[in-house]
This record gives sequence, C-alpha cells and structure tokens, in this order.
Amino acid sequence: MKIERVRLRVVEIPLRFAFETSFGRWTDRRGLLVELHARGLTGYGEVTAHDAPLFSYETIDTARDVIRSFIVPLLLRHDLTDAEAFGPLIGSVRGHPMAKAGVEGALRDLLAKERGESLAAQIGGTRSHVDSGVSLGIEPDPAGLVSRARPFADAGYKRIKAKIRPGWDVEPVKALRETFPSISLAADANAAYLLSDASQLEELDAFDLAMIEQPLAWDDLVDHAELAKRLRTPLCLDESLTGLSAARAAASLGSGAVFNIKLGRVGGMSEAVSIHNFARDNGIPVWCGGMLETCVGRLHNIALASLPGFTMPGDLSGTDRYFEIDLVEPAIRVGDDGTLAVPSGPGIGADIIPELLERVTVYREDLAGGASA
Ligand code: OSB
Ligand code: MG
Repeated sequence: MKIERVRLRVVEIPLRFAFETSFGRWTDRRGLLVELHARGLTGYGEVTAHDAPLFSYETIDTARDVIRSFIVPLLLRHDLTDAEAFGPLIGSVRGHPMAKAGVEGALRDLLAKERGESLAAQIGGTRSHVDSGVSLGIEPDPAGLVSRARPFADAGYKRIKAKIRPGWDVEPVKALRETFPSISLAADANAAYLLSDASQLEELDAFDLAMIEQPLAWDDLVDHAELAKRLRTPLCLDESLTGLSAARAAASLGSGAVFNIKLGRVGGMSEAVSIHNFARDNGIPVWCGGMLETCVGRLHNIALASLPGFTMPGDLSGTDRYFEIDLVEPAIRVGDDGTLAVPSGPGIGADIIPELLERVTVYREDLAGGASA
C-alpha cells in the first residue's frame, strides 16, 4: 500500500491525578502519535516513550529523529502489503524499539483497515474480552493509596498493581492487602532495588502478591535470577525484557517466572507475538503492560492481549483511569464484569475524534506528501 503521507504528532493530555513511580512523576502525558495516510485511510500508532530517558533510553525526541531520518525513508521506499515485512525492512536500524513499534503499529492499523479486519484478528487474537488491571502510583501515605485503589476495586478491576520503591513498600502493600483481602495484588519497583535489598523484599512475601515486577536494574537478568531463589513471591520482568532474545535468556537463567510484554519496549507487535509464542511454549504466563498510553496505544495493547497466552490481567484500564479526554469513539471502558471488549471493527476498532485530536496536539510534523504544518 503506497503511503501518501506520514504525520507525527506530539500530544499533551492532562492526567486526572498525578502518577508517581520510582523514576518520575507525571501530571500530564506528553506522547507521540504516528499517522500513516493512504487511499483515504489513516493508520494510527503510538510511540510509548516519555519526555525523558528514565524508563529506557528513548525519548519522544530521539524517536522523532529515528522515525524521520531512518524508519520513514525505508518505509517509503517499499510498498508493504504485509505487516510482517516491516521488521526485516527496518532490521538494519539498531535499537530504538519504541520508535519502531509506533510506526509498526500505524502500519498494522492501516493494513487492517484496508482489509476490513480488526488488529486482533490480524495477529490471531482469540479473546473477545480481556481482563482489566490498574497501576497505582506512589501516594503521600498508605491511606491515600487505599483511597485511590477503592474505586477500581469497586468497579471490578481484576488486579491492582502498586508502585513501590525503598521506603514505600511494606506499609502501602500491607494497607492494600488488609483492605482488599482477596484481590489480585502486584508490586512494581521499576528497577529501584539492589540484590543487597533482598531481605527488605522478602518482607513482601507476607502479602500473597501475584508478583513483584522489575525489582532490580533495568538491564539485569542475572541478579533477578538470584533474587528469585530468595523470594516466595514470583518475579516478573518489565524493563529487562527487551525482546525475544532477552526472553530466552531470562527463561534459561530463571530471572522471571512471569513476563510483562510491552509493545514499545520490545519493538512492536511482531516481536511481542514472538515473545508470547515462546512464553506459551515454555509455560511462562504473560500479561500486557502499559506505558500511560493515550487511547491509541491502549487499543493496540488490547489487541495484543487478545492472544491466548495472555492469561494474567495486564495494565489494561479504561482511558477514564488516566484522562478526562477520550480521543476515540467508542471510549475505552471497563465493563461491569471487569473486562474490556476487544474491538471487532477494522484496525484499532474505534474512530479518532478529529477535533479532540487537534485540541491536544502541541506539535505536528509531516514527513512525506504535504508540507510541514
Ligand atoms: O513500569 O509498568 C510500568 C507507566 C509508565 C512507565 C512504566 C510503567 C507504567 C505503569 C502504568 O505502570 C501502566 C499503565 O499504562 O496503565
Ligand atoms: Mg513496570
């Protein structure tokens, strides 16, 4: 399909309440959307990088540069009809997985729309609904965290994940567990601990957590394997799970009993599906992680989570968890049964509302076809 125009948009959407992790605090989400235009259709993808290189080395600006200077020129030289051809096409570009994933997502949406199939159908998804989960940031005190959690527990969210860091771990997790004795609970450290903190993390074994996510360094697999032997609570890898190669190494070392698969971190849908297949073949449960995406990224995540191996609730919430503004119609919402519907319409399966998209756009750049706006 001949791409007539590539448009990058930096968007800025205020969060309903601040979100704090061990590595940063957000009061709004600045994000990068990729649009591919062809034959009257638009494919939408999202680059999940943030402003600063704190989760990984990528930023919105590094992604814009790599997309503009390297990925789009390769893409425009070919007439792709199959999304699986995208990975080999850009294989010479090292790293920058979030930049690649954003473009692959837009291409997949475009190709799926042309064929009139949903993104979930395009990848062989089998679920019509996926379980919800919410990720809650660091709050001033444990009672504040419990108040944040309550509406989600009441709304039937299937899993609550709390951000932890040294000094904010046992107390908040204990408060959640005492308030919600039977809910599935997880803790996410975003790489804030060292192996020498193992005895502190062992205290979390008392709260029947589904997992502790990425306690150790963002690029570590070896210490995670060591820590896993010391804890009863399963470990889950996020930051360190950079692709299929890392997944194979992690499985062989025993670095994580559970995998969080994120489209941006692993470099796009094709790689995410490969990790899913590998994990399924090796009996490793996986779930779909989030990066505070706008509705565009969330729809791609929901499609991914429709694959059969996604047996644990992920970071899949309604867009009303984070934002007052919904850029798509129908809006993404958690139903009474605590699940989200996997859209069956073409591509991402929801319509972007153009006026709202314009309203949140703070920068726009056209890379092919029309002039810069
Ligand atoms: O580590 O899972 C993470 C948000 C930004 C960066 C990293 C993470 C997160 C979350 C939010 O936990 C998940 C979501 O989008 O719902
Ligand atoms: Mg995480």
